[in-house]
Amino acid sequence: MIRGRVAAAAGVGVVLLLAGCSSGGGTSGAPDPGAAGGSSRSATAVATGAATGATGAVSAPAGSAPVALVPLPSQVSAVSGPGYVLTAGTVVRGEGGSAARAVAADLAALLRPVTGLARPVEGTGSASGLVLRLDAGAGTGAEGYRLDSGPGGVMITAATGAGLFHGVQTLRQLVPAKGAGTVPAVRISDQPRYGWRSGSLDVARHFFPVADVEAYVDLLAQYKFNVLHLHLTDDQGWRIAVPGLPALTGIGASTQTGGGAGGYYTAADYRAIVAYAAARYITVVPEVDLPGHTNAALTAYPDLACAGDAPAKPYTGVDVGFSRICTGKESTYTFVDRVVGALAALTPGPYLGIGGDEADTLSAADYDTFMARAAGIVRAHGKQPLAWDEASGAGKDAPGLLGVWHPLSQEPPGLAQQLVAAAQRGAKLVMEPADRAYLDQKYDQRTPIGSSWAGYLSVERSYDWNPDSYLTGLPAGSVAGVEAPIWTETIGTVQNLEYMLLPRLPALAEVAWTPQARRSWGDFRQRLAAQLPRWQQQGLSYLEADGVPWGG
Ligand code: TNX
Repeated sequence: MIRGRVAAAAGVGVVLLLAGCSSGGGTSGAPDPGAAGGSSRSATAVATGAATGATGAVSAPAGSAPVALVPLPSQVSAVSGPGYVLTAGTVVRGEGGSAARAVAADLAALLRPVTGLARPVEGTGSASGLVLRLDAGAGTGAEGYRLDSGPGGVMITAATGAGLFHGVQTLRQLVPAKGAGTVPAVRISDQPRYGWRSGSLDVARHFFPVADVEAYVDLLAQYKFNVLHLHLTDDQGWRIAVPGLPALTGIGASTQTGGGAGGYYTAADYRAIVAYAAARYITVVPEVDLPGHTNAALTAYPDLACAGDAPAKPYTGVDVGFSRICTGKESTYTFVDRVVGALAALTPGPYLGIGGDEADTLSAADYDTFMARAAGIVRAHGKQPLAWDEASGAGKDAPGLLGVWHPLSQEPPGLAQQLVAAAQRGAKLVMEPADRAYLDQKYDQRTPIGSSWAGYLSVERSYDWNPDSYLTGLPAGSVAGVEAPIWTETIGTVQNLEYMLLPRLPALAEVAWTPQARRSWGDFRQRLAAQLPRWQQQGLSYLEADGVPWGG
């Protein structure tokens, strides 16, 4: 329940129209880092009747459920009159192709446990219900959709399966959190601000089996993320099988932070994750962290080290920056080629991460040479390289997609200028500065897990920033999107993961999806509070973090 807003929305039949961004985004199924759309677009509020706020706090007509959507769509109008009453006879129908029918089947399955109704089921014909219409001419962009609801039913229209899928996530939030009930009468037209919206999961510090990763993907999907960035290797463990290099997992996966069994994904496991994500319109971007963060690989293949480096031993601590593979040996590049080739062959998406963070024991020149060459290997295997922001100095061959993780307060000298220069050469940036986006950082001093090297990260801090202006001097359009990473040095269970993700993952979802001019913390915190019963219904762990009016 949201309160406060409803009181402000006294008028029955209020129509509040908020015009947001226009069409953006590419047309392929994969996220397009060049599709950043919204930075210069502004939202105009045109309200007739009683407006409720500058950012789109849309009020519901009296007698129906309030609209409290996260992320906030680019345009929402509350329509006068009754909504659609879900009944045991409600059908879900997908029209216009197999993608629509698949999304319809998903919706039916998702709604059954929530509504308690044996229906909805897929159907055909003209019965009233929930209709998902795929229409190549819908004009909704690569990931956008329209949703119209009224007494006769709900219609979601989109040009792509991804758009229908995102529309379904919106519809889930229009249905009561528990029990059947009414979908309020609304008209929504929606599309994302950024084409890249990722969650990054560290399965190296603690290993998470496939089912846990799927649970994480479910959470990403319901908040309209479209990329799963999997951090597969680090000092504590190597988590992906590579043909011809059995010791990587035989030895390199045998433990994890704090000790314990570790684990790894077989090719079949990895394919299962990719397929599960793809069914939710999420592209998997695998990452092997090189040339630092490589202690586990060094335990498996000691020849990867330089002569004279101390022999690697299994590592279960939380320090960073101490390991390296030898960038001066040709055999190292043979290794990189085999690993990258194997991962590229398993990965349908267009991107592959090569890490590049905290290689503190390498000279700048050796580091840059390695990153440029590793990026070339990725390209030779048909993928586009993604790396951490340090790699922006690797010259013309540097990775073209860079994860900006250093908080401004802890920027290495010259990094910001180096990133601006890389962007001027055409590099795209995924914004994930640790002081805004690192969901392994504690909420505050009372948080029992997590770390705080980037400072405490309240929900408000994770919400209230602008990815386009975090770095100054970037050319327009260089921000590809936003990432919400969760590092797992202190996180070993799904419950603890969820506790750190909820409620901050939805905050970052809105940063990535909703036009900047439509967003305000005061409005968001109300809508966020309304998510709580949905998390409860799904059996998720969460924190009733400070600053959000939970239950009141
Ligand atoms: C920095 S972010 C790291 C990770 C740690 C994380 C902990 C990055 C590219 N490197 O290795 O897990 O901080 O917050």
